[in-house]
Amino acid sequence: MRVTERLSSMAVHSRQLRADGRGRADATSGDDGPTCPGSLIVVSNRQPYRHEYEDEPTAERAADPADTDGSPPAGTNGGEQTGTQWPITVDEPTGGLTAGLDPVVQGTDGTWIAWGDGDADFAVTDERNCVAVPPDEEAYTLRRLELSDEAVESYYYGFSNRVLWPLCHGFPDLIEDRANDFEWYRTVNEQFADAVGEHAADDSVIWLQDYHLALAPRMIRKSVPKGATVSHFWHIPWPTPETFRHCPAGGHVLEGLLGNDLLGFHVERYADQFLQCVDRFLPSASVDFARRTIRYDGRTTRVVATPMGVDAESYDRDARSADLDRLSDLFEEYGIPEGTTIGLGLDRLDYSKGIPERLAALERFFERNPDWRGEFTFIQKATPSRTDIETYERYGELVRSEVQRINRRFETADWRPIVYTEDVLPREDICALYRHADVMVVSPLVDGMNLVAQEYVAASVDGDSALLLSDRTGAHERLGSHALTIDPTDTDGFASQVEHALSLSPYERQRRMNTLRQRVFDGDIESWMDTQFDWIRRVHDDSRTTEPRSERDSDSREPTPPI
Ligand code: GDG
Repeated sequence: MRVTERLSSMAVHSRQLRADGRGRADATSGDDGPTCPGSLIVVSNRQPYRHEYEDEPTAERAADPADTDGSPPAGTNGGEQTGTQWPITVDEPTGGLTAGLDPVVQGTDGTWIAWGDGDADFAVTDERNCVAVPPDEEAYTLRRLELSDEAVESYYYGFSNRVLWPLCHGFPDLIEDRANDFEWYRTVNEQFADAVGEHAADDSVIWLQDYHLALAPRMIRKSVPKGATVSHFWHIPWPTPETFRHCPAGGHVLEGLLGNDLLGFHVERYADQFLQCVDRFLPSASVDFARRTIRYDGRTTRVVATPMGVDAESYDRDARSADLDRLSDLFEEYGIPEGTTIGLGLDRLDYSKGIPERLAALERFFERNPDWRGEFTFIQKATPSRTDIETYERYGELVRSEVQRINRRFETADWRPIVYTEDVLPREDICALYRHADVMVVSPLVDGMNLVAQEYVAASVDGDSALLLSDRTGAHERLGSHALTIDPTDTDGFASQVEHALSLSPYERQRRMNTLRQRVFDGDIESWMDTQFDWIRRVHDDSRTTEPRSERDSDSREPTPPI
């Protein structure tokens, strides 16, 4: 489909919300948006705003350090040793969880605690390592944690991403259990817990995000007032007991998570597998599978499945306002001939995302369909990630060499079957690509949810495109019935689904996409947060009515984790 065809029919939306989702601030802080049942403290590894020194100080800016892109003037600066003032820029959230949560925290005047990984982060914080954000509105407090290089190497590149990530994605052979990594993970989790303790009040709702913080909930219990509610959302899969038994310090991980009042997963299977792991590896825990509750160490944790959505409205809006000229330039830059049908893959360069399997299916497709050579171009946008870890480095090399090999096999003078880029693209370009792609291929070997599939649907405003979706993603539970399902490891079946997608009638594409869009809009990020806060409200109320303080206080023995 031609760029001109697709974009000429655009209806430009008159409402302008901000691309980072912050335009929702009014909606979310008003009567209709998600409301937190207490004062909200979000805790995550990644921060919503990062302060960075610009590479080179300009002459004027060097003379005026207060000119920092709207951020407060730096108390100290990167040029301190040389006497030069460096300007500071602020990176804002552009997608996913941080962009979705930011307006909610703004609306609640809450606190966000995260690792300060920007080089100018601590030049703008006060003596408590706090800074008011967003820079121009100062709606909430961002509390930054300063982590040493050694801590980051062991906590982030170690136990988080060399142990928990491969374990939870079902790759126990990739686990690297290095000396000291778990101890650093514990130390950093303690740092997070201490910071929460400094900010928490009796009505606080503490909401932790993801696998970097598995030990923190139990620690936080000891550092916050009794009335505070501790809740956690686990964004990646939870493995079966057969896989979980490979987890070094697995008992500590389970115990840590049972410090939560509420623990959320994307889908029911992960919630059930968590209950099974607790049942098997913490014999003193009492698991109620029907109610999905766990009683352990004198307290109750409720486990729920609440699938996360995307800010569908903003993807829809940004796709509608996509810039045709900009897209044409991008296509020219990547050498994509005008008028070819476009396939798209967009992933972090991660071994869970099934990129080599996708390339194998595309190779099979071009083998079987020589007529499509020169007519179908597949754009694979891969974002390098965790490159300090050798497994990721090797994975990147494999993907790049496979792309080269397949391109050499089929390319012509003016066409390559796979256009591969590792450029980090601005959100406007992502939305334009989503809208323009005739077929989106999402083929992970395993994925907690997969936001890209939902973003694509939200941005498919013309409704004339198709989604190929792996049945091993959380997103498949929501979208599987109207996407074209693939088993990423079945190369022939996968290639047949690419053929199927390209041969769907316009009516069939519209029919499927209309339903997909309905589901993505119904289950968007706002509705996800509503559900989260409803559950938090419920456990918050339960813990006050059904669990008297005396009971909560009485059973504080230190059970020894069995594995
Ligand atoms: C984890 C879980 C779960 C990518 N490249 C660019 C860019 N992106 C954005 C996408 C999307 C996000 O990154 C990737 O989100 P995914 O959900 O696909 O994957 P993970 O990073 O693995 O996320 C996953 C998620 O947490 C949430 O719970 O769904 O299962 O693994 O938003 O658009 N954005 C921009 N430029 C790029 O080049 N602007």
